[in-house]
Amino acid sequence: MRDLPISEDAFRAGVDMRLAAGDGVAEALCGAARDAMVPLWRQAQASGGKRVAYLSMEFLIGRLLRETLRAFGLERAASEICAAQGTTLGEVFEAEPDAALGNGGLGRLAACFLESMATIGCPGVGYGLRYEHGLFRQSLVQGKQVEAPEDWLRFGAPWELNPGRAYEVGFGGHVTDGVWHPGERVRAVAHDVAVPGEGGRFAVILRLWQAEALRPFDLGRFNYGDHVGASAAEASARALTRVLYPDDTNEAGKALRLKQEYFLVAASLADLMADHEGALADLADALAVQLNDTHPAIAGPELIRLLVDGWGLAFDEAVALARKVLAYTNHTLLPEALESWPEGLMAWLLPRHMEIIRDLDAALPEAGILDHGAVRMGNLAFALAHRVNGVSALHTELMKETVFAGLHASYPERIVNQTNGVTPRRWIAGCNPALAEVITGAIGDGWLTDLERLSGLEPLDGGVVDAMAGVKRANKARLAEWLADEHGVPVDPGAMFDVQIKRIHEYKRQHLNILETIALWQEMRDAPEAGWVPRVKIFAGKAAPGYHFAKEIIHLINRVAERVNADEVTGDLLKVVFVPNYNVSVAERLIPASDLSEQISTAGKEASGTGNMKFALNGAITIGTLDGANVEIRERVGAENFLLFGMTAEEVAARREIPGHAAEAVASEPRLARALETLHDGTFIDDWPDLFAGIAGNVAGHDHYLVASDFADYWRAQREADDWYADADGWAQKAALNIARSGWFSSDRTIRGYMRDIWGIETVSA
Ligand code: TH1
Repeated sequence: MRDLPISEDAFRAGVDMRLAAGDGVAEALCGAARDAMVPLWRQAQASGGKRVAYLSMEFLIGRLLRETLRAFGLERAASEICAAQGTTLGEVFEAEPDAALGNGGLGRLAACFLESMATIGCPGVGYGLRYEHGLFRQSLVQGKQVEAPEDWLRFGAPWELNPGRAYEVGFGGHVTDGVWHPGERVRAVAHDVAVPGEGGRFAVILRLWQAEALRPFDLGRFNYGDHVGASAAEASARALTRVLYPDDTNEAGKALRLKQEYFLVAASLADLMADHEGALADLADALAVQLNDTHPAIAGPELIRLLVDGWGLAFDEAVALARKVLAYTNHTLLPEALESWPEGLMAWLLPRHMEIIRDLDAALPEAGILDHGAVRMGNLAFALAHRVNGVSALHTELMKETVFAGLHASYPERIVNQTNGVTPRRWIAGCNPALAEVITGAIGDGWLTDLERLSGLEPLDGGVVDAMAGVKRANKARLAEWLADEHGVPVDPGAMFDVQIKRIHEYKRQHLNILETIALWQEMRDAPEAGWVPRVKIFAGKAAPGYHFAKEIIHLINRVAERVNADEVTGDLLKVVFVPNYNVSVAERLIPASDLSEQISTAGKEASGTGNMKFALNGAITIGTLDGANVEIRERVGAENFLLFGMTAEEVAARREIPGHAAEAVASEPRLARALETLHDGTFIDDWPDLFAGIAGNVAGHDHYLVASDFADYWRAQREADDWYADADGWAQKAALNIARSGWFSSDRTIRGYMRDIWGIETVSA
């Protein structure tokens, strides 16, 4: 094994030099850690064999200092430096802003993938956009979500490296004789972040494009007195990468979004083609391009355009070559999330691409690319990919049966599954170091890069189970302190911590959870001495700013929290907390302290989920439906260690066909009927008793997401959770089994699957 790329002494010297030059501790640590990555970054750019380019509109990377120090084995040195400077490493970590260049699971998956590629030695580069403002900051005003711009660059960009690369990207204009003459041009400037793998021997590059004007400042205009207009070109170009669209699993359909998508694709493909040295025919032996959902799907027509217009290939040859290079991951079947652009908009913004799309549609009529004057991006991506993958076993099967049934019949070999995973470096070692220590004590080193070794924890030793339970207790005590100090809610650390953290969406059914909470509170009030298991219900998540129903759910949760937390009858039996501004760092704090993991989406709607895996790996027990990767989690951890409830995807489809299904479910479940009453009668908001009638009306009426129909079984499973929790030893055993049996959910396993089944890439040994 080679030495680490940076010695502790060299790192200390780098930090000292920066401190002497007047840097703060945090800046000095980041700067020295970034410098340590420069050799890896250069090596990553030079790598010889086949490599993958992961194109994604989102990379939800979070903080980087802790992960980088661990990768390089520099944590101890860093904490000594902090002590000498009169601070702690923990405090320095907390000061780093989260890079939230993504909405949720899709963006976080991309970040886990890059880290896994770097750890296992898969040569690659992630391409994304350098949004000036990532996902908005959420605060609560009288229980309602208020959005403010996020400013992750407020302290500069300490992790960035400058590769000195820039490309022009065109929009609009016209096509004459097959040649595109764009009407507008902007510059795409590369900013790199090197993502080191565990052990610090290899890195992959995350290359983020920023839009700039070709001529940032018009001196002529300025001299004529037009002081604002002189910078207009710059302002308009910059607008392109100003903000991340905050719609998770929901298509916004805005022209600026299509511009962003093409900007990412055009810059990235130009960069890749500039680096391609061999013959054009060998392109697919040198490069695999993975499309993270359809957001970069214009890559198909763009690559064909480059090959035909730039390199003189015949159309059919270009299509075949593009297909060999490209692969597409589908992350959702929700109809409202499937991208589709009006032909008129596409023709106006990208006239040459629209021609290519029409030619493709004529050549592949079975693909259904054009439909009623719109370009269906999923069909386009499918038609130009040699592999199309789903993100869990169930989701992949549903893809074949529903959205892509026609295409699957024409191309039965194309759809494959790659169940998602998460990186255990961040999601165990980083966020739960005490658990990592217990694991290492039991099975030795090596598991962090070979997570299936967690199975070596079995047969479970009583001492290990106790130690894990002790870690959980300590994590809960720390969280309880934080909830009291930062959010003013004192909670009993001995209560069951029941946690639902994810984007707020009807299909994820936070309203099912809060209705069950209301029903539980009512029963506790009826009989406070009935031996209840104390609960802390914890929620966190952002709602898309335009998603009214989701925002009402947030408001309701907060109103319930206010009422319940002040109730002297129920006291410590029940507390409800909504933690504001959910992000990667909040997840890292909550997950290690959770007992119960809420994964309660309507079956068939959550493509995979990845939070579910993080919870299981940190010893929380899942209460969940047979949806997404829950199915595979349950198979692995064992049905006796998983709280299953609810209808299956098939039952959901059948249930929806029954007229009045919700009313019937409410009528047969008095607990639900009684809980729904409180949304009309001012229990939670006396000056406007009807405020939450919209939610109640939806649940008892149309109820597309089957909250009413699943309520009774959810209640049953929750009471089973109480029984399990009341037996502390039994619970600890089940929690430990969840850890021991979840090793398969490492994103290392997922990336190896992509390398083998889709990319045809082998690992390099560093
Ligand atoms: C999510 C899926 O909802 C989730 O189930 C899955 O685990 C995750 O992707 C990773 O595969 C999606 N996020 C988005 C975001 C947008 C559009 C579609 C999806 S699907 C903007």
